[in-house]
Amino acid sequence: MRTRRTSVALALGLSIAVGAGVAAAVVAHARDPIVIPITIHWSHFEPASVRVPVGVPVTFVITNTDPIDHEWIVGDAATHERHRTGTEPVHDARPTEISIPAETERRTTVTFAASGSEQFICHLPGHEAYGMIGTVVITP
Ligand SMILES: [Cu+2]
Repeated sequence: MRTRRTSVALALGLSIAVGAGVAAAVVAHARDPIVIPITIHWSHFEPASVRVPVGVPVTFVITNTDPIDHEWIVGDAATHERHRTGTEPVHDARPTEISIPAETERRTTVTFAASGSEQFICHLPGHEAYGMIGTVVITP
């Protein structure tokens, strides 16, 4: 009898522990940034359009499969106008401006403050004209 009671208590304890584990996993998951992979292939972004929620950290994992360097700069029209005539050869100080050397992967986490849409563009000479443009749709 004593053994049976112990095993019931054990089973109860286990199910409580499992329940707590599930709850902890849900909380941890909610805090994880959303991860969006973007591949650069033949000087194009794939996908060229992504949707993200406003006000939530989004981690972009950008993989450059090309044998040449690229960059990923996200922002509004004024940001891109500045970069079209910019002279910064390498970007690593802002999460919204990333250089991705040939055949490497870079990660950056961006929280978009307002809903709407922004573009991501590679501003290395000739790349935008060739089609290295994508859109981030930021949903409320
Ligand atoms: Cu490029």
